[in-house]
Amino acid sequence: MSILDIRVLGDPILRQATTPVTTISDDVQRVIDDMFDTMYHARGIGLAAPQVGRTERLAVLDLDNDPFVIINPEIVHSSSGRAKGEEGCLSIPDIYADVERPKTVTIRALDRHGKVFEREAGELLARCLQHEIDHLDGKLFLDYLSVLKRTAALAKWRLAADDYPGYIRRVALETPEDRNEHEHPDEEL
Ligand code: GNR
Ligand code: NI
Repeated sequence: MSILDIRVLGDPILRQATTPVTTISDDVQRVIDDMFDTMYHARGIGLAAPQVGRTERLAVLDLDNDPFVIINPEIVHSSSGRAKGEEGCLSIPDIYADVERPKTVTIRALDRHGKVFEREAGELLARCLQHEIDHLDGKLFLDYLSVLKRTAALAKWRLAADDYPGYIRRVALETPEDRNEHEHPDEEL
């Protein structure tokens, strides 16, 4: 398996809609394995294909030791109840903001064997599923912020963007200290 480069805000691939997977080929299986590898290395709980430069409609997730892949996912039900929670994105390092989303969702997707499954989720898993499916539609959590908060987030991002030439974040080269910093950006200030 290999750790893939993560594309960051500004790479047009993050704004493109993805293409449904028609065959779960060896190539797709390998991308899935590499995406898990990359997600674990970057300490994320989800990773969508466009974040590693791919156009397939698929994402991987792992919250508390339950790895799973969603292929061609769709949200088949969203609760009317909403919840606010803090989000971050491996493609927008060090930027965090509260986002309001439906509290629970039911998604339908294919697993890595091509079998259809449905999954109802609440709490952080519901949030993460929505965040990943948004990626597959070219959407980012920044899009939900007020103009004021988005402007502030983008101003902060502009200062950090120089660290990612070509909109590429080479997580393979990041030290454990770097990754810890991304996870707890303010603790050492
Ligand atoms: O690692 C991640 N954490 C997270 C926290 C709150 C809401 C969504 C997420 S997903 C994110 C990884 C990522 O960027 N996935 O696309
Ligand atoms: Ni993300």
